[in-house]
Amino acid sequence: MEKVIKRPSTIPENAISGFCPGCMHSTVNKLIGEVLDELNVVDRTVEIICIGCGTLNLKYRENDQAVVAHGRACAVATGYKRCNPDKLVFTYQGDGDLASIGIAETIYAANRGENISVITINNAIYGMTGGQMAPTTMLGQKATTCPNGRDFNDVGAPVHMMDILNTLKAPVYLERVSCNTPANIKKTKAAIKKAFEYQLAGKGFSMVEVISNCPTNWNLSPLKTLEYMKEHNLKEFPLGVVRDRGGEIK
Ligand SMILES: Cc1ncc(C[n+]2csc(CCOP(=O)(O)OP(=O)(O)O)c2C)c(N)n1
Ligand code: SF4
Repeated sequence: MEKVIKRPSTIPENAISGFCPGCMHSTVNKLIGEVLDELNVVDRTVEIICIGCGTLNLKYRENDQAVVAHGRACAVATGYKRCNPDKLVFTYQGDGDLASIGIAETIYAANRGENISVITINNAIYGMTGGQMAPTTMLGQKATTCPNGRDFNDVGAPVHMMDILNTLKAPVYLERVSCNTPANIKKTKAAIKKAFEYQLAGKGFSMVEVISNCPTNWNLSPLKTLEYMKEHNLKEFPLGVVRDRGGEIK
């Protein structure tokens, strides 16, 4: 019988995922592995991971990885890519990492049009450290540091990194996706593939923002998080292509 679905080669057979059950970090990691296999670039891929739940994939990926200080992924990726232009270099970052401590690194890498790909998992919270408010936490959303819900008068509105990057001249490709339905999982994979293909073709900076969940810190079952996302996250952060100036891939 022909095998139609198989484990990506980047995930070893005895792999143990550190992600909580139902967390979309897992799904995105599988998709990244599938894309690397399809593009046949596993041997020349370098993944820059920052501190956050993204690091929980360390034991189950076989492509090269570097774990860097919280927020510094785009700076390290810039250096790595400039010195190794033949490598596929991508960052894997939480929204806290990308839009809070790493906001300067992200904006300036995008503004310079670095030929790297950023994959960011926006679960609207600091997952790894126990559910504190992130820059992306939505108005009214509860977190351990805002138990009554995020209040505009206190801390302002959620930061939309896509829209900020969309004001810059250099970025080539910006898209928001999610893994909340099978159809959207397919779109997420296509977006990751496009970002990588653009980089391999030397086209410049791309970012794919995956609107995601955190069953553990949202205190919801994985299924309930899907309902919550539909009501809240996907309204605050609508899905779709924000910019695509990559043109044809040869
Ligand atoms: C310089 C520094 N500041 C703060 C921390 C603490 N810290 C570790 S992970 C994290 C937040 C992670 O949240 P996010 O980036 O949204 O990723 P998630 O875990 O939700 O996927 C923080 C603040 C740290 N490790 N290093
Ligand atoms: S804490 Fe949240 S973001 Fe981190 S692995 Fe668990 S469910 Fe995923």
